Amino acid sequence: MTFPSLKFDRRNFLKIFSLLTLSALTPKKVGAGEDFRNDKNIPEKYIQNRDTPGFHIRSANPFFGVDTQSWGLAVGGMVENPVGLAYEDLFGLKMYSQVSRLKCVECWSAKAKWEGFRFDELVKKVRPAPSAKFVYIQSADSYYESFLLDELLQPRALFVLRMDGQPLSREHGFPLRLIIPCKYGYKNIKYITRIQFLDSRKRNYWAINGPYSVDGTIQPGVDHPLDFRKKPLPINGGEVFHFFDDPA
Ligand SMILES: Nc1nc2c(c(=O)[nH]1)N[C@H]1C(S)=C(S)[C@@H](COP(=O)(O)O)O[C@H]1N2
Ligand SMILES: [Mo]
Repeated sequence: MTFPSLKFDRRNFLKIFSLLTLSALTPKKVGAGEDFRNDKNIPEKYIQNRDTPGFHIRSANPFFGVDTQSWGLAVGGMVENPVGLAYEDLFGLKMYSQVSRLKCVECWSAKAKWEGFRFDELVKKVRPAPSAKFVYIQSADSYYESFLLDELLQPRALFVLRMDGQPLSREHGFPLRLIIPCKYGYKNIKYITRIQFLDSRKRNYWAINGPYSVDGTIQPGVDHPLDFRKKPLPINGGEVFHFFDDPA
């Protein structure tokens, strides 16, 4: 008896892989009651909210972080060509670098050098339907964000793999996070596992579990930069620049 030859090229592998990771990593829905942000008894080994000096850590749902062996990025939804990417595949994309501030809606901001790829590369790979003008992003810690496609196509929005010359740390979103400096920190989603193109807008974690807008554009007001001893400085709204920042 002969077996039909099995065509198992990389592309098929990636499709199968993406189906597997989808079922393994699709975040469980977290209700408002399961939010750990006010819990004072979370064991130290969890990634959790921490006011570390140079750059605070904010993670609404404490977890152990991502292991690259089982991690995959599934990009799909209303697209012609859904893809599944492994960690190594991301390094085949063109890398850009920028220094920008992340400003948490709670007030503090901190600056880092970020390196990553731009969203148009993924868009070219998957070919979204013309009506798919919205993007929904999910992560390994049951967090999720929602964007207009155009917001992610602006040049300062980066899908980041490296921070300050190192791979992202476990706390700051390893292996993949978004940095979108004109939006509050909560839109800068860490531990990304799944990106979907949709024809309607979904709500984000902090609109459902808190008082924050889906849009999340930084508003005029006051910033408390960690690299200026949290002293208050006025800001205009949009991406934050201070007098002591080098011109971008
Ligand atoms: N997956 C995930 N991404 C997330 C969060 C989170 O809880 N989970 N917190 C957000 C918030 S509120 C902020 S201010 C920034 C903080 O990024 P940092 O922990 O690297 O400082 O991450 C954002 N991205
Ligand atoms: Mo935040």
